[in-house]
Amino acid sequence: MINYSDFRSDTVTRPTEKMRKAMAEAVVGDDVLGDDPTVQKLEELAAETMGKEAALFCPSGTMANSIAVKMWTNILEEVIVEERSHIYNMESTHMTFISGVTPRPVRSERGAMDPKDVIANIRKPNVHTPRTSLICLENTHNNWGGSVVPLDNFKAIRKIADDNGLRVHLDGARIFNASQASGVPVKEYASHVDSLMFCLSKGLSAPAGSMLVANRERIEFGRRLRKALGGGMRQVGVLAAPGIIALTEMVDRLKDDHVRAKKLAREISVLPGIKIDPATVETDILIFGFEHPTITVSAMLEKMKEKGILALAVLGGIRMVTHKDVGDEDVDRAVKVFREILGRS
Ligand code: TLP
Repeated sequence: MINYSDFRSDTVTRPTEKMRKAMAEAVVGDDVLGDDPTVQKLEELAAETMGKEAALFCPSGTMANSIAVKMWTNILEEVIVEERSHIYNMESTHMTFISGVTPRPVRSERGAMDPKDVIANIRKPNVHTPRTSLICLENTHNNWGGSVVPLDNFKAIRKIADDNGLRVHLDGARIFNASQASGVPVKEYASHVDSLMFCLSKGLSAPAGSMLVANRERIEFGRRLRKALGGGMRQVGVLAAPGIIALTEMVDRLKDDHVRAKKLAREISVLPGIKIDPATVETDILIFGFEHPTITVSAMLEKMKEKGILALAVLGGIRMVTHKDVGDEDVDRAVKVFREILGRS
């Protein structure tokens, strides 16, 4: 059996030995009845980390984003989203399906929407048009290759929201990657939004779970929404325990993933067919165009897989993500495989 180097996503990270031990030893209760002490500890830690009043442990980032949209909107309203955002493109239409609102996509520069474009897309309700009630941001931005959205952009969008009575939600699935790359504390990003979600199960390596963070009143409403969506879990301290380790011990090492992603980008950018400017790789994700005279994207992925390298097709190109379970040797192996398939330039 081939021992794969798995660059498909940072979601493939396996829990550490310490996480597995913490799972086995976790003190648990019934979280739906509100008495799982390990979940409570994680929720308090998440709220404190982000400088917000309260947090809600959710099974997935998608559910946390769904709850956030539902808790800030009413039916017949509209939500401004960045056109490549995960919440708009990759979460199975929950905005319409669950919240009864329509997304209004806005173009951006690597995930940062121009404040002028945001203002131009705010709609006041009349018999024809919906009211805009929410703006969604994403940082880092997955489909812009893990780009870091600048803090100034957060400030500008906060001001627009305040001027127009709107709320701001941040899909911060990888907010710790943004913080590690930019040096901006997570609390600083969080201070400009009304709610944010972040994932424990991506680069931070917990087996499951995402946190939704906001004011206490909205989080209590969110708790009811989570139950309605079937996300109330019972002795879930077993999943909160590795989440606590993710938050307290796995953040600093994300920097290593960024170094590896940049190295991989530099090495393969010179090969025929690969379209990437290594300078655009800011965190753990690289998305490159692939235009080869004889090899299609799917054929390339197949050839890579045969040689032990896993990656994903996205946006007509290829995505590779570095994480805890791919080290320097996996990056070297990937570079070697690319050279074997494509030859040197
Ligand atoms: N992203 C996954 C896939 O869905 C593509 C990945 O492999 O990157 N927000 C962002 C920015 C995300 O990247 C993801 C997951 C989510 C939300 C949803 O999180 P989950 O998978 O926990 O529902």
